[in-house]
Amino acid sequence: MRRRPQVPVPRVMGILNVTPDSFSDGGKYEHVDRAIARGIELRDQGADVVDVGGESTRPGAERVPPAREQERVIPVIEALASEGVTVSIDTMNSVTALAAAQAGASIINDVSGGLADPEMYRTVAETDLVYIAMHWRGHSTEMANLAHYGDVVVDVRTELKDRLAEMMVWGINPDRVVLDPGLGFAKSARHNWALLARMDELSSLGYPILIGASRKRFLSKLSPTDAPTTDRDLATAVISTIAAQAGAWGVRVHDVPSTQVALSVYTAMEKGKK
Ligand code: PMM
Repeated sequence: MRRRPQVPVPRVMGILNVTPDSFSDGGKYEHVDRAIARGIELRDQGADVVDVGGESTRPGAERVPPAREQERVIPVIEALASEGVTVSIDTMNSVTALAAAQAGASIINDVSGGLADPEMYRTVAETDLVYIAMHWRGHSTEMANLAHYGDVVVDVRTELKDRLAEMMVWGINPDRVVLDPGLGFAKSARHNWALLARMDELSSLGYPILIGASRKRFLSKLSPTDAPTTDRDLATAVISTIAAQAGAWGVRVHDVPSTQVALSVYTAMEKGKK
């Protein structure tokens, strides 16, 4: 019998915000027990990775002291890692990244791409964990004023390339680096769509790409006015398929089941090709 080649699909990263104020799920998983149960549920729904965050990055959000951030995330990471869940830590703070690594996290997801904390690259190099470096221009309180680009895709690519050069100076293993265009971070809806449409230009840097579109504000225009953010899960799932087609390494989503269906459609279709 002829063996069919496996269809590569993006990893699904399930979002677990242990925060009182994240824009879509803030307050829902603030308590440790509920957060752990949600992490297990995400894994059981098919998430390959559970991305645990203790500081909201929604537009306008205030910073959280690293000690408070760690109080929120470390018990959750310890419990999930001991259950065999692959955990990433969503943090801009090197001390939190290190504590998370010691608690069992295997990925550092840094929305600032190393710009928020000058010690982050040292920690990444020392822990040798997978490092997701997102395109970022400034903190949530100021990012709306920083959404100015010539050609957004060219500019994001150049700025990510600059980050990569700096990472190499610090001795970060290039095989451990994943890049993310940072949809919604100092980006308008038009910028986000351009980055999605021209993902190949970002992939041409030679690094795996993660896409985080889930429930973001630019999708709100596709739903009726005042619809809940969960209404954006269908659009998010469609974007997961688009990301798969573009060869993305991963997609970061709140609702894992809808993205799993979307990726199954993609896989079935790909298998239809000779
Ligand atoms: N978006 C948010 C938080 N963390 N991490 C990566 N790598 N990429 C993203 O796009 C991203 C992220 C903000 O969304 P949330 O408040 O729903 O978590």
